[in-house]
Amino acid sequence: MTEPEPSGAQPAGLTLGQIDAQWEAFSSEIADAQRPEKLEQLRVKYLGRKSPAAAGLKQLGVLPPEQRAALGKRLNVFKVEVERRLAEAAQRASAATSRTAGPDLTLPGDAPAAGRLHPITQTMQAILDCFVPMGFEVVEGPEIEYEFYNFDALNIPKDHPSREAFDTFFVDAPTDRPREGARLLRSHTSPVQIRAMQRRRPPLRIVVPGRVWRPDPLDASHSFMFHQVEGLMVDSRVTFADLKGILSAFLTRYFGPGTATRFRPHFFPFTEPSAEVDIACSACRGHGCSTCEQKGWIEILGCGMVHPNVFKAVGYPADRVQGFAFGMGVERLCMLKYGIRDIRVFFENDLRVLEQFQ
Ligand code: 2NM
Repeated sequence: MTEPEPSGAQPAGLTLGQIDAQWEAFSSEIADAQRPEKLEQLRVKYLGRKSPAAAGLKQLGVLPPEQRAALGKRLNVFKVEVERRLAEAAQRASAATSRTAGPDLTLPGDAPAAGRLHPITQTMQAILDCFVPMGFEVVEGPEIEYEFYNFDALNIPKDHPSREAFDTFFVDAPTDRPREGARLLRSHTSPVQIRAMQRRRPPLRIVVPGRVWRPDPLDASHSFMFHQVEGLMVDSRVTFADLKGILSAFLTRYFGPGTATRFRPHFFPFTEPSAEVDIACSACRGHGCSTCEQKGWIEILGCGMVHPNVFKAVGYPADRVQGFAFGMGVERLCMLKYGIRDIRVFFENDLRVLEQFQ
């Protein structure tokens, strides 16, 4: 392979004719080569360190320029073509293998995509997780209720606006059930507290998560269906100090230590006295911004001491039991914690939103 050219004046090396001979030899060898080891052998034989082509490349430097150009060009074409044919052969071989051998059963399978809890479920669980260690039991109840449990037993007057068809989804006509009242989609989870008190004697500590319904027009902060967590504690002596202590502990745990809170007087038919509880706006640290509507405070929940008429409605001796109750909107708490500005994202099932939670 490195014999000198018969014409003689130049150093030992490849001639153009010898490159052609190499190409002929390679072409016939690769025609029936298939196994990867055989292809590698051919690569070494024709392009490897000890191949004629490599030797030819090495002596290019000592050739006169005219010969150097022609031989270099030819050698390069040889190298590119050999590599192309080797790659083709390798691809043909692997295609043939996968056709005959079928799928590679040693590969790991496709893992099923793991699901996750909806952000509202996660928030609801986070709220309940604050109350359970303080002795509160989780209780649930029906979503279709009677007027008696949703309104009457809660000391909500017969002429209260929330009883209008504009503010409650009724299932029955108003006159259908004279005793327990028309059926409706519950507008809060308080009827579950009424049912729990009817069923059980004090002492009682319960938290009630669930879906509630109000025919509000949809906008960034209103949905006709949303979620609440309400709670109730009843014993022979429960004071507003207990209410403040337990709700403050909850707010600190849910929003983090150092969260300033304030209790504002309010009115609910089912509690007396009643209060709304605010936390200092974390977005502006109390200075006023769009999140807190320039108030510096954000309303988080409603609460109060259970009204004696509520105890009477469930058959408790109103002069010998005391209790406090509270209620909060789960979507609202979730929006505040994560800076979500539109309630509708919870109900659109857009995975780009939902996948951001946990
Ligand atoms: C609230 C605010 C204040 C409440 C009262 C009762 C019951 F059944 F014990 F009377 N359950 N929940 C209550 C009190 C709910 O939500 C804003």
